[in-house]
Amino acid sequence: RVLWFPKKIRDLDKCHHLIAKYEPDLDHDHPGYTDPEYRKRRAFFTDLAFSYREGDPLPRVEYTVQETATWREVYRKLSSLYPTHACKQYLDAFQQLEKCCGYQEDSIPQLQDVSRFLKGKTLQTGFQLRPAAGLLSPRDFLASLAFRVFQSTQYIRHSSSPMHSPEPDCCHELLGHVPMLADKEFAQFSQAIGLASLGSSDVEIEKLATLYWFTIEFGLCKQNGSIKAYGAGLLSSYGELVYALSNKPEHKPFDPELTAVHPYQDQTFQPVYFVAENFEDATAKLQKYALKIKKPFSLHYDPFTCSIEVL
Ligand code: H2B
Ligand code: FE
Repeated sequence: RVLWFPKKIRDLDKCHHLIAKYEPDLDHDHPGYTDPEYRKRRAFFTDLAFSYREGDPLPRVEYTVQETATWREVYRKLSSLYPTHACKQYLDAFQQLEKCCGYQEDSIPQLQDVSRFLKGKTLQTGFQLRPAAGLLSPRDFLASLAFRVFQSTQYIRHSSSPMHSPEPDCCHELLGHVPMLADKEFAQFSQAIGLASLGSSDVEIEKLATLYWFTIEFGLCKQNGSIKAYGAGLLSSYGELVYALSNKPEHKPFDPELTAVHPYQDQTFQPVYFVAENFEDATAKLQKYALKIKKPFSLHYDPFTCSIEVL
Protein backbone atom coordinates (compact mmCIF):
# COMPACT_ATOMS: atom_id res chain seq x y z
CA ARG A 1 0.00 0.00 0.00
CA VAL A 2 1.41 3.34 -1.03
CA LEU A 3 0.50 6.27 1.15
CA TRP A 4 -0.49 9.54 -0.46
CA PHE A 5 2.27 12.10 -0.49
CA PRO A 6 2.64 15.50 -2.15
CA LYS A 7 4.01 15.45 -5.71
CA LYS A 8 3.97 19.18 -6.38
CA ILE A 9 4.22 22.35 -4.33
CA ARG A 10 0.49 22.98 -4.56
CA ASP A 11 -0.15 19.66 -2.80
CA LEU A 12 1.41 21.20 0.33
CA ASP A 13 -1.93 22.98 0.82
CA LYS A 14 -3.01 19.59 2.19
CA CYS A 15 0.04 19.16 4.43
CA HIS A 16 -0.83 21.21 7.47
CA HIS A 17 -1.90 18.71 10.12
CA LEU A 18 -1.15 20.07 13.55
CA ILE A 19 0.12 18.24 16.58
CA ALA A 20 -2.09 19.87 19.17
CA LYS A 21 0.14 19.34 22.16
CA TYR A 22 1.85 22.55 23.19
CA GLU A 23 -0.81 25.06 22.13
CA PRO A 24 -1.96 27.84 24.46
CA ASP A 25 -5.55 26.54 24.33
CA LEU A 26 -4.64 23.01 25.36
CA ASP A 27 -1.39 22.96 27.28
CA HIS A 28 -1.97 24.05 30.89
CA ASP A 29 1.72 24.86 31.28
CA HIS A 30 1.74 27.18 28.26
CA PRO A 31 2.58 30.74 29.44
CA GLY A 32 -0.39 32.02 27.39
CA TYR A 33 -2.90 29.51 28.78
CA THR A 34 -4.43 31.96 31.26
CA ASP A 35 -4.27 34.98 28.95
CA PRO A 36 -7.45 35.34 26.84
CA GLU A 37 -5.95 38.21 24.81
CA TYR A 38 -3.03 36.06 23.80
CA ARG A 39 -5.29 33.16 22.88
CA LYS A 40 -7.43 35.44 20.76
CA ARG A 41 -4.35 36.74 18.98
CA ARG A 42 -3.22 33.19 18.34
CA ALA A 43 -6.59 32.31 16.81
CA PHE A 44 -5.99 35.17 14.34
CA PHE A 45 -2.66 33.63 13.30
CA THR A 46 -4.24 30.17 13.01
CA ASP A 47 -6.79 31.59 10.56
CA LEU A 48 -4.07 33.29 8.54
CA ALA A 49 -2.16 30.04 8.17
CA PHE A 50 -5.16 27.88 7.31
CA SER A 51 -6.47 30.31 4.70
CA TYR A 52 -3.11 30.42 2.93
CA ARG A 53 -2.89 28.75 -0.49
CA GLU A 54 0.27 28.04 -2.45
CA GLY A 55 1.14 31.02 -4.62
CA ASP A 56 -0.49 33.61 -2.37
CA PRO A 57 1.82 36.29 -1.02
CA LEU A 58 2.58 35.54 2.62
CA PRO A 59 0.30 37.64 4.81
CA ARG A 60 1.84 40.78 6.29
CA VAL A 61 1.20 41.22 9.97
CA GLU A 62 1.18 44.36 12.02
CA TYR A 63 2.82 43.30 15.25
CA THR A 64 1.84 45.04 18.48
CA VAL A 65 4.16 47.12 20.63
CA GLN A 66 4.26 44.31 23.17
CA GLU A 67 5.08 41.69 20.54
CA THR A 68 7.85 43.86 19.16
CA ALA A 69 9.23 44.34 22.67
CA THR A 70 9.42 40.55 23.09
CA TRP A 71 11.23 40.25 19.76
CA ARG A 72 13.67 42.99 20.79
CA GLU A 73 14.58 41.21 23.99
CA VAL A 74 15.11 37.88 22.26
CA TYR A 75 17.05 39.45 19.38
CA ARG A 76 19.42 41.40 21.65
CA LYS A 77 20.14 38.53 23.93
CA LEU A 78 20.71 35.93 21.23
CA SER A 79 22.67 38.07 18.79
CA SER A 80 25.22 38.78 21.50
CA LEU A 81 26.10 35.07 21.50
CA TYR A 82 26.21 34.38 17.77
CA PRO A 83 29.75 35.63 17.04
CA THR A 84 31.23 33.06 19.43
CA HIS A 85 28.68 30.25 19.17
CA ALA A 86 27.16 30.14 15.67
CA CYS A 87 28.79 28.48 12.66
CA LYS A 88 30.19 30.70 9.92
CA GLN A 89 27.39 29.90 7.44
CA TYR A 90 24.94 31.24 10.00
CA LEU A 91 26.99 34.37 10.68
CA ASP A 92 27.39 35.17 6.96
CA ALA A 93 23.67 34.84 6.35
CA PHE A 94 22.72 36.76 9.47
CA GLN A 95 24.85 39.66 8.31
CA GLN A 96 23.13 39.57 4.90
CA LEU A 97 19.71 39.47 6.55
CA GLU A 98 20.58 42.52 8.61
CA LYS A 99 21.87 44.33 5.55
CA CYS A 100 19.21 43.38 2.99
CA CYS A 101 16.20 41.95 4.72
CA GLY A 102 15.32 44.26 7.57
CA TYR A 103 16.66 42.08 10.38
CA GLN A 104 16.94 44.36 13.41
CA GLU A 105 15.80 44.49 17.01
CA ASP A 106 13.10 47.13 16.50
CA SER A 107 10.82 45.23 14.14
CA ILE A 108 9.83 41.66 13.45
CA PRO A 109 10.73 40.77 9.85
CA GLN A 110 7.80 39.88 7.57
CA LEU A 111 7.74 36.29 6.27
CA GLN A 112 7.03 37.55 2.76
CA ASP A 113 10.25 39.60 2.68
CA VAL A 114 12.28 36.76 4.16
CA SER A 115 10.82 34.23 1.74
CA ARG A 116 11.64 36.44 -1.22
CA PHE A 117 15.15 36.92 0.11
CA LEU A 118 15.78 33.15 0.42
CA LYS A 119 14.32 32.41 -2.99
CA GLY A 120 15.90 35.35 -4.70
CA LYS A 121 19.05 36.43 -6.44
CA THR A 122 21.44 37.08 -3.58
CA LEU A 123 21.79 33.58 -2.24
CA GLN A 124 19.66 31.35 -4.42
CA THR A 125 19.00 28.36 -2.26
CA GLY A 126 15.47 28.42 -3.65
CA PHE A 127 13.94 27.90 -0.23
CA GLN A 128 10.63 29.59 0.40
CA LEU A 129 8.42 29.95 3.43
CA ARG A 130 4.76 29.23 3.93
CA PRO A 131 2.78 30.10 7.03
CA ALA A 132 2.10 27.30 9.53
CA ALA A 133 -0.41 27.48 12.37
CA GLY A 134 1.82 25.69 14.87
CA LEU A 135 3.67 22.44 15.40
CA LEU A 136 2.93 20.24 12.37
CA SER A 137 2.97 16.48 12.09
CA PRO A 138 6.47 15.21 11.27
CA ARG A 139 5.17 13.70 8.02
CA ASP A 140 3.70 16.97 6.73
CA PHE A 141 6.58 19.07 7.97
CA LEU A 142 9.25 16.85 6.42
CA ALA A 143 7.33 16.50 3.15
CA SER A 144 7.45 20.25 2.58
CA LEU A 145 11.25 20.23 2.86
CA ALA A 146 11.34 17.98 -0.22
CA PHE A 147 10.10 20.99 -2.20
CA ARG A 148 12.40 23.46 -0.45
CA VAL A 149 9.43 24.86 1.37
CA PHE A 150 9.82 25.69 5.03
CA GLN A 151 6.61 25.83 7.03
CA SER A 152 7.02 28.73 9.37
CA THR A 153 4.97 29.98 12.29
CA GLN A 154 4.18 33.68 12.32
CA TYR A 155 3.01 34.35 15.89
CA ILE A 156 5.38 35.24 18.72
CA ARG A 157 5.78 33.63 22.15
CA HIS A 158 4.00 34.99 25.20
CA SER A 159 5.54 38.18 26.61
CA SER A 160 5.84 36.69 30.11
CA SER A 161 8.44 34.21 28.92
CA PRO A 162 10.68 35.80 26.27
CA MET A 163 13.50 33.30 26.75
CA HIS A 164 11.44 30.16 26.31
CA SER A 165 8.61 28.86 24.17
CA PRO A 166 7.11 25.38 24.33
CA GLU A 167 6.26 25.60 20.60
CA PRO A 168 7.98 26.98 17.54
CA ASP A 169 7.33 30.74 17.12
CA CYS A 170 8.63 33.44 14.79
CA CYS A 171 11.73 34.00 16.96
CA HIS A 172 12.62 30.35 16.52
CA GLU A 173 11.96 30.41 12.76
CA LEU A 174 13.54 33.76 11.94
CA LEU A 175 16.56 33.56 14.23
CA GLY A 176 16.98 29.78 14.33
CA HIS A 177 16.06 28.42 10.92
CA VAL A 178 16.08 31.18 8.32
CA PRO A 179 19.80 32.09 8.33
CA MET A 180 20.81 28.45 7.81
CA LEU A 181 18.30 28.04 4.96
CA ALA A 182 20.30 30.69 3.11
CA ASP A 183 23.27 28.31 2.90
CA LYS A 184 23.50 26.18 -0.23
CA GLU A 185 24.85 23.01 1.35
CA PHE A 186 22.53 23.18 4.32
CA ALA A 187 19.56 23.70 2.00
CA GLN A 188 20.55 20.57 0.16
CA PHE A 189 20.82 18.62 3.40
CA SER A 190 17.35 19.82 4.44
CA GLN A 191 15.80 18.85 1.12
CA ALA A 192 17.45 15.43 1.30
CA ILE A 193 15.68 14.64 4.60
CA GLY A 194 12.44 15.82 3.02
CA LEU A 195 12.83 13.65 -0.08
CA ALA A 196 13.67 10.63 2.07
CA SER A 197 10.40 11.09 3.96
CA LEU A 198 8.07 10.93 0.93
CA GLY A 199 6.13 7.67 0.90
CA SER A 200 8.05 6.31 3.89
CA SER A 201 6.41 4.19 6.61
CA ASP A 202 5.56 5.61 10.04
CA VAL A 203 8.57 3.82 11.51
CA GLU A 204 10.90 5.42 8.96
CA ILE A 205 9.29 8.83 9.45
CA GLU A 206 9.96 8.55 13.17
CA LYS A 207 13.64 7.93 12.46
CA LEU A 208 13.84 10.78 9.98
CA ALA A 209 12.16 13.06 12.50
CA THR A 210 14.84 12.05 15.01
CA LEU A 211 17.55 12.80 12.44
CA TYR A 212 15.91 16.15 11.82
CA TRP A 213 15.89 16.79 15.55
CA PHE A 214 19.60 16.11 16.08
CA THR A 215 20.69 18.02 12.98
CA ILE A 216 18.44 20.85 11.79
CA GLU A 217 17.20 21.55 15.33
CA PHE A 218 20.14 20.68 17.60
CA GLY A 219 23.09 20.05 15.31
CA LEU A 220 26.69 21.06 15.94
CA CYS A 221 29.47 21.12 13.37
CA LYS A 222 33.24 21.26 13.26
CA GLN A 223 34.80 24.49 12.15
CA ASN A 224 38.51 25.37 12.11
CA GLY A 225 39.29 23.01 14.95
CA SER A 226 36.41 24.06 17.16
CA ILE A 227 32.74 23.18 17.43
CA LYS A 228 29.91 25.56 16.53
CA ALA A 229 26.14 25.42 16.45
CA TYR A 230 23.96 25.21 13.35
CA GLY A 231 20.75 23.77 14.85
CA ALA A 232 17.78 26.15 15.06
CA GLY A 233 16.70 24.92 18.48
CA LEU A 234 20.11 26.00 19.78
CA LEU A 235 20.39 29.25 17.86
CA SER A 236 17.03 30.34 19.24
CA SER A 237 17.69 29.39 22.88
CA TYR A 238 20.25 31.37 24.87
CA GLY A 239 20.51 28.81 27.66
CA GLU A 240 20.83 25.72 25.53
CA LEU A 241 23.25 27.38 23.08
CA VAL A 242 25.69 28.08 25.91
CA TYR A 243 25.17 24.63 27.42
CA ALA A 244 25.53 22.71 24.13
CA LEU A 245 29.00 24.14 23.50
CA SER A 246 30.16 23.70 27.11
CA ASN A 247 31.84 20.56 28.41
CA LYS A 248 28.66 19.38 30.16
CA PRO A 249 26.85 17.43 27.40
CA GLU A 250 28.29 14.59 25.39
CA HIS A 251 29.36 15.23 21.78
CA LYS A 252 29.13 12.33 19.36
CA PRO A 253 29.98 12.19 15.65
CA PHE A 254 26.96 12.46 13.33
CA ASP A 255 26.19 9.01 11.98
CA PRO A 256 22.66 8.64 10.54
CA GLU A 257 22.29 4.96 11.52
CA LEU A 258 22.96 5.74 15.19
CA THR A 259 21.54 9.25 15.30
CA ALA A 260 18.20 8.13 13.85
CA VAL A 261 17.49 5.81 16.78
CA HIS A 262 18.89 7.92 19.58
CA PRO A 263 16.22 8.95 22.13
CA TYR A 264 15.65 12.69 22.37
CA GLN A 265 14.38 15.23 24.89
CA ASP A 266 11.81 17.88 24.12
CA GLN A 267 11.35 19.06 27.71
CA THR A 268 14.90 19.81 28.85
CA PHE A 269 18.35 20.32 27.34
CA GLN A 270 19.77 17.41 25.34
CA PRO A 271 22.28 15.19 27.14
CA VAL A 272 23.89 14.40 23.76
CA TYR A 273 24.60 16.42 20.62
CA PHE A 274 25.80 15.12 17.28
CA VAL A 275 28.67 16.84 15.50
CA ALA A 276 28.85 16.96 11.70
CA GLU A 277 32.20 17.21 9.89
CA ASN A 278 30.57 19.68 7.48
CA PHE A 279 27.29 19.85 5.54
CA GLU A 280 28.55 18.16 2.40
CA ASP A 281 29.68 15.19 4.44
CA ALA A 282 26.43 15.15 6.42
CA THR A 283 24.37 15.23 3.21
CA ALA A 284 26.40 12.39 1.65
CA LYS A 285 25.89 10.27 4.78
CA LEU A 286 22.21 11.10 4.88
CA GLN A 287 21.70 10.20 1.22
CA LYS A 288 23.43 6.88 1.80
CA TYR A 289 21.08 6.27 4.73
CA ALA A 290 18.03 7.27 2.66
CA LEU A 291 18.86 4.79 -0.08
CA LYS A 292 18.35 1.96 2.40
CA ILE A 293 14.77 3.01 3.19
CA LYS A 294 12.57 0.45 1.45
CA LYS A 295 9.97 1.92 -0.91
CA PRO A 296 8.06 0.23 -3.72
CA PHE A 297 9.09 2.99 -6.16
CA SER A 298 11.84 5.49 -6.71
CA LEU A 299 11.56 9.24 -6.68
CA HIS A 300 13.05 11.98 -8.72
CA TYR A 301 12.76 15.68 -7.91
CA ASP A 302 12.61 17.95 -10.93
CA PRO A 303 13.96 21.35 -9.84
CA PHE A 304 12.55 23.09 -12.93
CA THR A 305 8.93 22.17 -12.25
CA CYS A 306 9.47 21.75 -8.49
CA SER A 307 7.65 18.45 -8.68
CA ILE A 308 8.26 14.80 -7.86
CA GLU A 309 8.36 12.11 -10.51
CA VAL A 310 7.52 8.65 -9.24
CA LEU A 311 9.31 5.94 -11.16
N1 H2B B 1 6.31 22.06 12.82
C1 H2B B 1 6.70 23.33 12.75
N2 H2B B 1 5.79 24.28 12.51
N3 H2B B 1 7.99 23.66 12.91
C2 H2B B 1 8.95 22.76 13.14
O1 H2B B 1 10.16 23.12 13.28
C3 H2B B 1 8.57 21.39 13.20
C4 H2B B 1 7.20 21.07 13.05
N4 H2B B 1 9.44 20.41 13.39
N5 H2B B 1 6.78 19.79 13.16
C5 H2B B 1 9.12 19.06 13.12
C6 H2B B 1 7.70 18.73 13.54
C7 H2B B 1 10.22 18.20 13.70
O2 H2B B 1 10.24 18.22 15.09
C8 H2B B 1 10.25 16.76 13.23
C9 H2B B 1 10.18 16.57 11.77
O3 H2B B 1 9.27 16.00 13.90
FE1 FE C 1 12.28 24.25 14.33
